[in-house]
Amino acid sequence: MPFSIESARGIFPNTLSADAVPALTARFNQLSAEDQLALIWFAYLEMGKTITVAAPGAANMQFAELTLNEIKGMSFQEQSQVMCDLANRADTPICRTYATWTPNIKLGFWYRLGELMEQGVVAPIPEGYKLSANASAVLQTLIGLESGQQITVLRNTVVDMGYDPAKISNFTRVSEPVAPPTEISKRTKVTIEGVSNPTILSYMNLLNANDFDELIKLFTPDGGLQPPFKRPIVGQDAVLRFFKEECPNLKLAPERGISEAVDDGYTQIKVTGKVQTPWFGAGVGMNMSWRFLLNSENKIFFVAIDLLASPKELLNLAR
Ligand code: 45D
Repeated sequence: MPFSIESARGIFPNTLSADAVPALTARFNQLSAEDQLALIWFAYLEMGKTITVAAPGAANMQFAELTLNEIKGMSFQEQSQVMCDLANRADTPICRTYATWTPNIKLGFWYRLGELMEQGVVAPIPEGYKLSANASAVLQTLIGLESGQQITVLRNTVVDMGYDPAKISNFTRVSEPVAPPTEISKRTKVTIEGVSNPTILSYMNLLNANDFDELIKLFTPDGGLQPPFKRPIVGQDAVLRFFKEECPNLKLAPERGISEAVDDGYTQIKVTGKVQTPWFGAGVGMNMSWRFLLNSENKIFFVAIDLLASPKELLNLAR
């Protein structure tokens, strides 16, 4: 076989991803817990002027409910401590519970906490809180990014909070129930300028229909998927679990692409276009690329999904 997952990661090396996101996430992680919380609060207020986040669904919230109720019953001081503990990734019961949640449950939890802070039920960021010089620099940089990059940084900060799952023995993940896929008659079909490969079109259409059980059949058993800024997820079981946990209700709008035969009957295909997350809907269109490597049977051996550095990158299909 001419490719390993590791070598497949290097296809279409000219793809420019949004380096500003990991760079800013790293600077954010250096800040004190107080600064982190205040910064997210200010960023969230600032972003709220131009984009609106959708309320999480009820299915999403049931898992965070017990913890939210526990927090509601605390004093302001205890509540602030819980939030600092989460930012500090401390070893507390709440930080351990938080660690078991999928990203969507974590986001729903903070969404609700933000509402409660606004209502004065949960300790707000102290009025007149002054960010450190480093924290204001991070905030300024964040506000200057395009909205797709802003929400990715924000998502990262939330996902990284809580106790480190790797340190928990017999760890059980908590995820929302998987909703049934879209009815066949209500499904949409994408078209991609320059790409007619049926596996690629099915990938987009099945993901848009939340039909993960059919989607996974497009992959080889040892296939891999690399989400933006992450290491590849490898093997059908792990990739399927990722689809079910993190991919419901995404909207993929691929625009154009290029396809090229490589060694041993493999084909590499790069597609660029927009992706919407259910959290922000059409309000935020993320500029993305997909770099696929298909085997001679037209199965996906590898796909990397990247958040692009700028809209200009949508036109970059160079190899
Ligand atoms: O700390 O083809 C307060 C894959 C202050 C799959 C707060 C994909 C204090 C394959 C404001 C309360 C998934 C890879 C906090 C494609 C405080 C595939 C709250 C791509 C934290 C295309 C903050 C999918 C809050 C992509 C409530 C790229 C923040 C999906 C909320 C990207 C932030 C999804 C939210 C993104 C962020 C979602 C809701 C970037 C959501 C971001």
